[in-house]
Amino acid sequence: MINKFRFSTIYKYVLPQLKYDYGELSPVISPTLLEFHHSKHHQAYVNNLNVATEQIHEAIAKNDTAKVAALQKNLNFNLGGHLNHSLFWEILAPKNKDGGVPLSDKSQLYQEITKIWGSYDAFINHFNTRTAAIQGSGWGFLGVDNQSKTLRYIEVPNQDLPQSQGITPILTIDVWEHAYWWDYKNVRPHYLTNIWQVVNWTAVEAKYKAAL
Ligand code: MN3
Repeated sequence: MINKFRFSTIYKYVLPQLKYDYGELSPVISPTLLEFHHSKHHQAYVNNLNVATEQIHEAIAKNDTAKVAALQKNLNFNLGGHLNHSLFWEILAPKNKDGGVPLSDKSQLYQEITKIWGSYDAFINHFNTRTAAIQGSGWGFLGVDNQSKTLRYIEVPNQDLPQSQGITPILTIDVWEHAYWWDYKNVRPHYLTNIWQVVNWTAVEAKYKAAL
């Protein structure tokens, strides 16, 4: 059977370029950690996602439904790895370029955060406590519920996507060990305390507005 999908319509995923150098998030994230995380870990998800996408297209073209079902999990895992990391890089910035600059108290996002959690500090405390407690690998997210349009914190295991739970993510922190071990060893809460120094709230707010 001719596989008309091959090389023609399959989207090729690519590793997104960072808007900052590997050294620019230091000392919150060291250059070595950031380089490995982006150029090795994230690249591996992109490579595996492209393989999985091609395989699932082939299986669909051959009407091999058993294979389509078997490949689904692998596709979801690598798609999650790609999309979650892509968002993570986008909402970080060096300290001298928006990183750690707090939201204006007049901004809609700031007002929503304080309405739900009481204060910005209470939100950070909630986010860090919940995210630190994730068993094994996962991610903490701030997102917008697609139905109610309200802000929600959720944590996901492994590379699950908040999109599959009806939530548009606007901020995320990676708490797989590869995201902090090199710099923080086993002390995940220390990494979570420090990471906010390089969170780009301007980028988060733009995503919030887009999600509404
Ligand atoms: Mn990671």
